[in-house]
Amino acid sequence: MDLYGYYRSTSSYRVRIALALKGVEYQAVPVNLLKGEQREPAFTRLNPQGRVPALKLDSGELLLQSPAIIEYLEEVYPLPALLPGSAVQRAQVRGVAALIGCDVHPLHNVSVLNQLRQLGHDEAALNQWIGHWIGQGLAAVEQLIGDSGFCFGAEPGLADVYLIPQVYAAQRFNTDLTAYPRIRRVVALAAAHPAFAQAHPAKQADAPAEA
Ligand SMILES: N[C@@H](CCC(=O)N[C@@H](CS)C(=O)NCC(=O)O)C(=O)O
Repeated sequence: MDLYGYYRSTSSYRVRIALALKGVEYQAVPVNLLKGEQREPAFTRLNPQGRVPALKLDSGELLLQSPAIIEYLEEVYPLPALLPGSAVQRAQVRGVAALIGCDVHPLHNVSVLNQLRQLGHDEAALNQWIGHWIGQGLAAVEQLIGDSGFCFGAEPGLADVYLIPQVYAAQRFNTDLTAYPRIRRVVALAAAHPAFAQAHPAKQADAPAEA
């Protein structure tokens, strides 16, 4: 399969982690968001929304939206499971994933920030905007995850798949993580985990040398 993505795209990074955790092989197809390749016809013919990630299956079908792609991977490659055994636990894990994927990440996406620039906001205002939403989101996640291991247990799961890329973005935008010891614990565990290491932006072929 082919994964259309960008090395530091938060939602592409989620899908890379899920693929790596499940040991699924794929080809990376870089789409350079800084150069605007997501808006070129070669890509919008695949995804009219002009966003990554997109996963092209070996059958030729194309999957869009990281939550849908990750759910597909969970269904087709059930082991190791990204979701726990009980319905209540699954809803709790999905809740943290949705908090990040629906309520934090969309507010600092490239096109949202460009729209704020067009409305006349300067870079200082944008940094304040980004810091506000990421800080509010991480503060909530800190209270929702467990006291040991990954977010919800000894093994990584869906919440970790969302959290680690969000923390990477937070660090790019200079968010201070001191107030989030549980999140810092999860980040340390992920840094030592081969699947998370393989999916890291700095390991991607389209990453610049200094990433
Ligand atoms: N909800 C989508 C979000 C996709 C998204 O916003 N991708 C960003 C990169 S993380 C993108 O392609 N941005 C390009 C743009 O806004 O022009 C998902 O989870 O896949």
